[in-house]
Amino acid sequence: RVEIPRDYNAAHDLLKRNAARPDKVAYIDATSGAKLTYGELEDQARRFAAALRHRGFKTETRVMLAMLDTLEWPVVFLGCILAGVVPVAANTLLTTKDFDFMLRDSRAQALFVSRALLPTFEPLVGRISTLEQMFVAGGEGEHSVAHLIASGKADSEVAGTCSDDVCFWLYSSGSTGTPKGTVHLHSHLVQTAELYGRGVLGIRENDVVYSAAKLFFAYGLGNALTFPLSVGATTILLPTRPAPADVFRILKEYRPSIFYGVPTLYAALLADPNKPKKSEIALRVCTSAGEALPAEIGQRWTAEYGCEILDGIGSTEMLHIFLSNRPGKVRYGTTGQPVPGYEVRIVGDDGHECGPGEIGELQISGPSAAIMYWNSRAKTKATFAGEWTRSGDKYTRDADGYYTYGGRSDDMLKVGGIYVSPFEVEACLMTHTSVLEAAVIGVADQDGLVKPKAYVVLKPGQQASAEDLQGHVKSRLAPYKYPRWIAFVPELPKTATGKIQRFKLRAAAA
Ligand code: 3SK
Repeated sequence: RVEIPRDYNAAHDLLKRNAARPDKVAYIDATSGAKLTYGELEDQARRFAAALRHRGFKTETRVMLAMLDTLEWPVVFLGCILAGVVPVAANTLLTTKDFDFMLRDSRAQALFVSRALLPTFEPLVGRISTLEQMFVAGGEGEHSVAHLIASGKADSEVAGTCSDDVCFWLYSSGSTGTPKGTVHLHSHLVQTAELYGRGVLGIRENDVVYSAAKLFFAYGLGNALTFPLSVGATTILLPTRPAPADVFRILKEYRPSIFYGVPTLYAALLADPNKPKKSEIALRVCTSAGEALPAEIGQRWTAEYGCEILDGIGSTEMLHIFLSNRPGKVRYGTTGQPVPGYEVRIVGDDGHECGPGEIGELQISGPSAAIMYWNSRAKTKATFAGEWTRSGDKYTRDADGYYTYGGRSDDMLKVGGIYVSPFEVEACLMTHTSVLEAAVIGVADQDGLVKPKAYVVLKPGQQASAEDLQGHVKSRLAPYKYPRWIAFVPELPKTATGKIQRFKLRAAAA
């Protein structure tokens, strides 16, 4: 663990580490080719912080960042933190209803939103009393992020924060579909950089990194901001969704040495007939998180590119990866071993600590654990139990100390690395006029990766096609949540008290 002084500002620390390399490129936007040097990053973040203060934003007030991965993202995030203002980074794939909830729940006083996302936010403008100001990233004029940056003085002072002050929030998906504001402190970012970034990846100044996971995810934030800035590496950003062709272009054109992916993307890359040759790319290490990496995908990737994928697991609550395979010691099919600096334990249903081969819930103790879920006392108490954070994931440990994923303790699904609540998808299906009841479970596709499948009972005399119902969900929820398969059934298995027995559907689907 890293010793962090009491008087401490996380953004100041990350920028100060690069003070001697002002001309080095910190970020490249892979769509426009635009670059931001470390000197420009510091200058713009300081100006942004000064502009925020000039406009009356006080320490500890919150602002929401709903921005695509462009060069403005790190400027806004770090600028807020320098000013002592708390950025709440939001998942840009969510819906108007989700943002409505998050803006009210966080009481964000300003919104920084990418121009492309404005249609999703338009219905909320003027309707949320706590939201006072809005600035458009990628926009022009008085209400643009660019104007705000340009209007600030370059010599702004850093807010007098301390290491235990609230630094930023991320929203984590809740099991009912309601996101939970997960509150992180100033000390947390560099702990993840030292323990996982440096300790596991061995990230260094001459690395070039590309993360398919976006900056608003805890995984992407570490990958593409905290770790590279902690050592002065260069990061490639892609504002759009990473299709295989985009990833291949980045791997060939910018030749990153570290690629951070998720299992679905590795599967898609391997299946693509246009994948580059090993000699065309320059990877030294790859990572995977979000959901367990099927062994076969890891083996095929290593055979193709001579580079290991370090599968690991992290969480929004722990901020980054706490259990991971290590370079040279990879065992595909497992999530590896605890990252030094974190302790993990597996706890059985009766509260006893499990021995090798016994399945139980994975719990973690470490210096980057969030302090609470905002406005959710009961959920906070259920998750943050003193030194230990409960993951809700079931795990076993073998005699060599390698951990293997064994499913969720609740009904949550991880789809493409993002949590999906089956209850939210069921509730959405039931708003369709033809649907009487629905139950959603996770089913593995041909690559062994879990996707939602819905079992639907139609109302008597009503008709609906699978495509109708899929379209219904896609238009109402974040698109990645839609059921990939729909089975029409006459009834759902239920207990005597009417509770749906999802385990019976899971057993039948296996
Ligand atoms: O999903 C994961 O495994 C993960 C990894 C790093 C940070 C955050 C998360 C949720």
